[in-house]
Amino acid sequence: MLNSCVEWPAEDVERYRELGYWIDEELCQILERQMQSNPSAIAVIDNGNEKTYRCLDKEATRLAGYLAKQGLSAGDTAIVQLPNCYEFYVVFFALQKLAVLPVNALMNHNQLELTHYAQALNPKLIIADAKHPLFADGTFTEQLKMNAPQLAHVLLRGQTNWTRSLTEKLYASASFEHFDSLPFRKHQADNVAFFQLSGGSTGTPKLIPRTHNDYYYSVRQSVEVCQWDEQTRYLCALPAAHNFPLSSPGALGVFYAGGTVICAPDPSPSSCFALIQKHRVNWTALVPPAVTLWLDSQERERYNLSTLAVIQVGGAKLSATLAARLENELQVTLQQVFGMAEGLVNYTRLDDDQWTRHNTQGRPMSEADQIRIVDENNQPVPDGEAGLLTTKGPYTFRGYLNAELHNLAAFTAEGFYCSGDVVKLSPCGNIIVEGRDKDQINKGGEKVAAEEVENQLLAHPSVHDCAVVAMPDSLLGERICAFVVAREHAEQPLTKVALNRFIRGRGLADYKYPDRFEFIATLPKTKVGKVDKRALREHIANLLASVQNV
Ligand code: AMP
Ligand code: DBH
Repeated sequence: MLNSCVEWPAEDVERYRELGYWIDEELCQILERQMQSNPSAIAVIDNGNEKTYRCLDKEATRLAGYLAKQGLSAGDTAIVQLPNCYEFYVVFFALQKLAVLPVNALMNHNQLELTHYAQALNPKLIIADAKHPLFADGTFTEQLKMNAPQLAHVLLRGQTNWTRSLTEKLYASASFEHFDSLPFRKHQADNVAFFQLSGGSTGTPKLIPRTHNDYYYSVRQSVEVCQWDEQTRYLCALPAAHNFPLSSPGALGVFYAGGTVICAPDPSPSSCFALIQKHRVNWTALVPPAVTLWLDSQERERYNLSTLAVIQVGGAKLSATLAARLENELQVTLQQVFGMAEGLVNYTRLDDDQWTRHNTQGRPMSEADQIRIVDENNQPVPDGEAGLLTTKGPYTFRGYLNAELHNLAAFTAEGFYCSGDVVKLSPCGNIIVEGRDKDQINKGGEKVAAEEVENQLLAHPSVHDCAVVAMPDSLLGERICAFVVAREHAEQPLTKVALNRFIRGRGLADYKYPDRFEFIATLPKTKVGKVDKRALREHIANLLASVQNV
């Protein structure tokens, strides 16, 4: 399995080492360094419980020891699906210590997504949350075993009577005290540490192998750009597994700097404001729709949010209007973050002028990031003009897992990753995201591959054809619109309710359901016979605008 991960070419590896980007340390060392130098500092606050670096390291070591005893070892894979909580980090570091490679699924991932990860990784282990409906009983894991014959261990966080409880494993410490000093097999920093999730634009979600060396560098460099230290008190409100709150600089950045992560269940004002006040949070990361909710919230007046110094915003384009409101009304510095789980992360710098902070999505965090803005023939566009963003560097991956064909299209011959973003450079050289040339809907930071939704709709016996596109939305930026052509002699008339019930039954994550269906006779085609999605996007945008104007 691991052999199918694309490696960096030898000459790049040598250069990245020589220049100090790759330091041959493993991700578990982020925690172990603090364990040595700062053991009594608070690493994580979850639900009022304060956990020191010593505690986090000890519990990660114990869990690793327990898993080792169960037969897990370096190179095995795992699926982890946990909410924003202390255990997420215990599990992350436990698996890193053991060199077991997880994919960290999002909590809103459902049967289809988890089944796909199981097929891709053939995991031996699942660690999930007992509150997730899929794990209410053993039915789903039995089903998963058909796709993952190696699956032998399921640990659930919380109470359950059908399987081992992760919480027990973490807290019944007496029973595995003896694992505290288990000698773990050391592995190599060039190896894959875990798989990150891509928002994707194809029928099946793609996994992104991230190595210790490349990810560790992205965390260190992010900490440098953001100037984090032991005083950093970071509210993790976006899903902990997402690349942004994990590594830009995110929780791993906090741990590297010796600060404190405060776990919030979600980014809503009612979840976050009290935590900010209580724990004197000074940094957080949001997606644009959460910014709108924060600014429009009545609750803002009831809390003292004055400790907040910087709010990072990324995942989807932030409007200049919202950017200005954020800084004025919350009295914070805005940092725009334009990143991708595949690698490249751009930040506006804390001392950038106001125009740059409000109107650009930042610039690459590393001098080693190579950026080329090109046309569809991979030729550089003239300075200042919009084109496709392609990039290569010491923390941008070189290929999706098991996706040889797709990789041919996703990379240029020179190994630049084609992000699918249409960007231009501002006069000062910062990136401005203009749009997208990938078949994806960005629902306020949640990416949905159109093809994945189309495949589910096409499985319905009464659907003859369909096309899924983005439609404008004032809160989320975009929502999902499905254009559906019914079969001529369909047994039942197609409705939104029936189609949504159908895809729910197939186990697609909720956030991927179309928000609107348009039933039409035929799909418009381009001259070369492809579905004309541009025409469909224009059609639905005009329709919505005309309704609003009435
Ligand atoms: P993913 O590959 O799923 O990690 O998603 C990364 C994509 O999210 C980027 O390629 C962009 O399309 C989008 N994105 C992330 N941050 C921003 C931002 N600040 N502004 C606009 N688009 C963004
Ligand atoms: O959207 C993203 O994937 C993203 C946004 C900001 C990201 O991966 C990141 C920062 O690291």
